[in-house]
Amino acid sequence: MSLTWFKKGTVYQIYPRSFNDSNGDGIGDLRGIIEKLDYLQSLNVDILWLSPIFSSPNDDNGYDISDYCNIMPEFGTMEDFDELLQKTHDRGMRLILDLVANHCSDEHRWFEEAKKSKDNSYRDYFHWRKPASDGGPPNNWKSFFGGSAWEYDSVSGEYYLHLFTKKQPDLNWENPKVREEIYNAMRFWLDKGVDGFRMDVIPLISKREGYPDAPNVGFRKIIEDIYANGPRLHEYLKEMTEKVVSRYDAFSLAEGVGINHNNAGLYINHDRKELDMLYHFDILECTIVNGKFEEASPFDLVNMKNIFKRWRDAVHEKGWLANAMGNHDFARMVSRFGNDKQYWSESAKMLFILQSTQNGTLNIYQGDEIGMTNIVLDSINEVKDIQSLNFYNENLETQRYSKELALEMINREGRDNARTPIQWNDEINGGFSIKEPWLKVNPNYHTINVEKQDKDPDSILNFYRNLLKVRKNHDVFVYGDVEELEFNDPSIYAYSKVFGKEKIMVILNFSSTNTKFSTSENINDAEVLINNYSSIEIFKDTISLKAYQGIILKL
Ligand code: TEU
Ligand code: CA
Repeated sequence: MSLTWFKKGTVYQIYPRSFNDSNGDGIGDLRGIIEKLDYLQSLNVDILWLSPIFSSPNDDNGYDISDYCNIMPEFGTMEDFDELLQKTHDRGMRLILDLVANHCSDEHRWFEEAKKSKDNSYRDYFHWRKPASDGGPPNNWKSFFGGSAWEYDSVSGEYYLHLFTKKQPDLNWENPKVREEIYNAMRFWLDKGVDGFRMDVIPLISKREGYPDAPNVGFRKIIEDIYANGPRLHEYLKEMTEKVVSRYDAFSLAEGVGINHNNAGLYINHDRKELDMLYHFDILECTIVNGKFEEASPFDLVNMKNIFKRWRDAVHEKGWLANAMGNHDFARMVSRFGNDKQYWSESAKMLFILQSTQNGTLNIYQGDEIGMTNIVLDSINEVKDIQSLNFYNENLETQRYSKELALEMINREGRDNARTPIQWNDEINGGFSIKEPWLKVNPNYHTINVEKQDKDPDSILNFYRNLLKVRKNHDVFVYGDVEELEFNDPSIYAYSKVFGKEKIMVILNFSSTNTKFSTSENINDAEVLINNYSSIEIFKDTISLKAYQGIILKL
């Protein structure tokens, strides 16, 4: 196994729209990120990942790109970007961009041309099909964001495919010109010095021949069997790596939608030369059964242990994972897996101990370092996320749930939870903007904010900083092999990690009651590397843990 900067480096995901607004229009921007580079450096993170910053009409907040080689005016200019990249590098950090290559915006020139006529030279950049015999969509595929995945175009009398919103037409990767366009866009940014890409929904780029109907199974299964893992996918990934990524000191971080532990190796095994790493959806979706806004299951620690274990076993020594427990598509980590009320600080810290000691490149999502929590939106008018809005509107038609319940589900699972502006201080709008932000600031910014935590040595923020510093000095955190010490206990998670002569032990109490953990290891002389409380009680072979207490021992 090779030891590389992008394995050891910690990734910090920035959702630019919600990070920091420098010019008072209520929208975060590139200069806002530049202003906070010292802060980012102070976290001890290494690689900044920017969610899409390219020209976009923002139907899906930038995940609908209308020009791959330009900056969205709301975010700034190319000069701002160049300055951001330079200043990031000056501080010894790296920067990766978010490549949305499965689809573009319907306002991209390619699509505007393509819809002009059937013989337009861009027509074949997209997936067009004749209507079914009843005039309806060509097959039963559903969009990730509700409704049919096909939109009728009255000019040509054909449908085009959009796995996301109808303003996000899927690109036809079978067309070599499309692939070359994407590779050229990648080269454009890599030549500027960008250090890699997070690859949005990359498993979806190869479509199944003949666009077969999806069977009547849960949506997750449909994604795996019908939308993702298509027949030419690995050919495309090999080509992209060979022609582009491998020519630079850069890496690819795939969004692993539709990938499971059985086929993951096909994407990330080193010898296949496809992708450098991926984050899967099993942890992110561990409380979601078939899809968002469907049946939900309560958080279950044993299930989480199983997920971590089966992924570790699956990629062991052959490939590399990225490790995300939250991002801009899911509710806040501390609200989902911790206790965001009485044990907010303790559980946020404990979850970070877990995340930073599991395998794979550590991916932190903005705001988690201060324990930002879910937000309660009081009315549908406050909801901004297109996925949540589409769900709500579809539900108005089907009346499957009451309006109240639908809003409650959005508040529990909706993407706006993770997208509320960063809470910088106790001033107006949490210091994010002088103007009313595009999405409501969580009213808890008076108690949860960066400025306050910066001054407090016991804060979540300073806990993150310290843990990342310790992690940098101990390769065992990154490269060690995990050995489970306790697998069936519903509230204790304990494992050791070994790398060469280094050994650490991680013990976490996922409950709000005091508990004890005994081990056959000799822990009497162990050094307490990390502890989210000020003390820990170790007597002979037994450790007494308080509510949500987590520790890392060095043996
Ligand atoms: O997400 C892909 C994806 O699968 C998500 O839509 C996910 O299923 C959902 O949010 C969780 O229920 C990526 C981006 O991360 C997301 O922000 C984009 O909206 C989407 O692709 C389309 O580009
Ligand atoms: Ca702005």
